[in-house]
Amino acid sequence: MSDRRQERSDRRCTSFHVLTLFPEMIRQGLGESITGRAIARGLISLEAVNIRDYTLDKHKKVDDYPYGGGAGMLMQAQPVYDAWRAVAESIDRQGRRGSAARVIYLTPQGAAFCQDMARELAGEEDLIFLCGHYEGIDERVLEEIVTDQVSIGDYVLTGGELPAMVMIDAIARMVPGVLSNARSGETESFGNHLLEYPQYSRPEIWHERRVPQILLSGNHQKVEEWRLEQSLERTGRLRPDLYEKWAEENQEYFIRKAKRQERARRKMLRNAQKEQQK
Ligand code: 9WO
Repeated sequence: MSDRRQERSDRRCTSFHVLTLFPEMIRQGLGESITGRAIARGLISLEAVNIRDYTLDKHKKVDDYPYGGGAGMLMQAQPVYDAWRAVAESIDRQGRRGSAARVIYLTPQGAAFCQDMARELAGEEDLIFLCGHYEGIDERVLEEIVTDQVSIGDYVLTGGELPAMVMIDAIARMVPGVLSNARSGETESFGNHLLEYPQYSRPEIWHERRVPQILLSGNHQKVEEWRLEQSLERTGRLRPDLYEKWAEENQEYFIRKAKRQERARRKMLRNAQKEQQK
């Protein structure tokens, strides 16, 4: 087997399981584009399980009033627990330990989602996402099955489905092979704390705006230097917190740059002196 084939067969697929009252939302949202292709190629798998299918209520009810009174309805423990059990058992049947899989509850009270978390979660074989709706879920089932509470930002939505999709998208692109080799998730710029440099495609002039000349020069090293400088300028201006991190981890870059500038200055001086001697 060629090295490339060998690499492929070593890759294990990351399996996403989503417990939700709106499975179509999950399938539709992730079935397109890069995540859709990753599913079709077997690099990730996605299973959306309808919590309503597991209710024991004869009217298929999954919610009830909160004890103590107050606004709205809560999702009841029973259907959520039984949906989780069914997913865990199906993971068991595939030869893995379903009850050991992490269960992520999407809630504004959770820990803030970030790139490092996406990278870490991409190393898990199975991830179970629990999407709440209405005013939330009976606390007792959360205590029993949830391992991680995660927030994608400080706002309240109508349900956990969109945050689950955001997380799955960010995690999926960190799985080896999901992005093209040219632009792999593990080697990209945010990994080293910098914002993207500006990018341009054809035509060369659009609305009287020119593509920066350096990008047309064909000088690959100069292009890379320019892109790094652009990233640094943007990061310093828009995200000083990220800039500090990068500067700390890349002190040698500034030393090399200072040396380069010093060499250029001396060369200029030498050339100016030669001119005078003539
Ligand atoms: C709504 C509500 C209305 C009246 C009184 C109390 C209330 N609590 C809620 C509420 O928190 N609803 C949540 C809706 C229940 C769990 C799923 N929902 C949700 C998840 N909204 N926003 C998120 C979320 C998840 C991750 N990151 C950002 C937001």
